[in-house]
Amino acid sequence: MDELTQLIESAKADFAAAQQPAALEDAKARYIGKTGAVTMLMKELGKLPADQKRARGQAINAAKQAIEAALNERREAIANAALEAKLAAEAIDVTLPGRSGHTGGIHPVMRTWMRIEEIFRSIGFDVADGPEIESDWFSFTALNNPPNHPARSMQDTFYVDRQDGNGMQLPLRPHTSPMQVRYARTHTPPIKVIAPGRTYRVDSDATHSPMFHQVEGLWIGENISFTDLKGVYADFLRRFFETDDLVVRFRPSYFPFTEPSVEVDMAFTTGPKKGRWLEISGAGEVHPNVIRNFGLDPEKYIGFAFGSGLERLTMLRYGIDDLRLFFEGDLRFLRQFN
Ligand code: 2NL
Repeated sequence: MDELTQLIESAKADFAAAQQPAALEDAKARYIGKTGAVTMLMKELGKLPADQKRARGQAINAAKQAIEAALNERREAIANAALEAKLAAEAIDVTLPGRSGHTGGIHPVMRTWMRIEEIFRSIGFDVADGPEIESDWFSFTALNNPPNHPARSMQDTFYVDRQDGNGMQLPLRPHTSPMQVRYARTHTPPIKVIAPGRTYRVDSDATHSPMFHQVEGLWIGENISFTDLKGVYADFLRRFFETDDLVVRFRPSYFPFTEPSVEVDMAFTTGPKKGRWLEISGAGEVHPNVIRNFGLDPEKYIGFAFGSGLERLTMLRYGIDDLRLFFEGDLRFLRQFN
């Protein structure tokens, strides 16, 4: 093998050994760079006798071209290999399970709240909203709650360290009735409204939480009676529990804001919970003093009101036995409802 053929073979071997562009360019420099072997041979041409120059020059050029061709081929091969590696590294396995987006869920008590709004709206009730820090008047006085009533005591109700215009400390509403009083004073009969919301009492054990939820309902017209209450409430329960197989009874009771007053019980007539009476609500015909505080004439207007606990309704619907589960934020519990 002559010297030039050897150079070509040697260059090809060096190029093939180079795995990276930088190594390849180093190898190129050793052959056809400024001080490369082929370049040096070119520079020596001048020392040859004139009759040999042309043939030798052509031979060296041919060798240089062969080396350049090998170099380009290897450059392309290295670039292709790099692209292949990149594509392989970025490949997406479409058969892998997806990553979950951590979306939030709806709390079971909020589900109850939403369902109740939907059911009552469908029979023509409006939904009231109002402040959680209330005035003493809307919380107690308007509701015929006497000044010595236990609900008014500092031990039963939370107060904010601030007074209203009458020098009365502001309570956190202990029931959602104040929203209905506000609503009744700004609307004309017939008044059909529910008031769902957060409520507060100084109470904390397995069956009481200092913050809980209530829904109250109010229907005032010229002849709205206990019959209407029983029909509306029984229909609500049948839709809420998604069964017609339940019955409702009234037991006499007392509330300052209703007269007469009742406790409402329900019982399923089929299924595993069949036959056991469950306390579900308080209710009554709105007291004439409260009607007057609505700004209405109690000789003309009459109607019912009821108040139910959203936690209690939720526990009965889902078979939950401990109220505290609602407030602990344990995802193992909460995920069951989403
Ligand atoms: C209970 C008792 C009740 C009411 C709430 C009410 C509201 C207005 C006027 C008159 Cl604006 N009454 N609400 C009436 C009777 C009972 O709730 O123990 N609930 C869990």
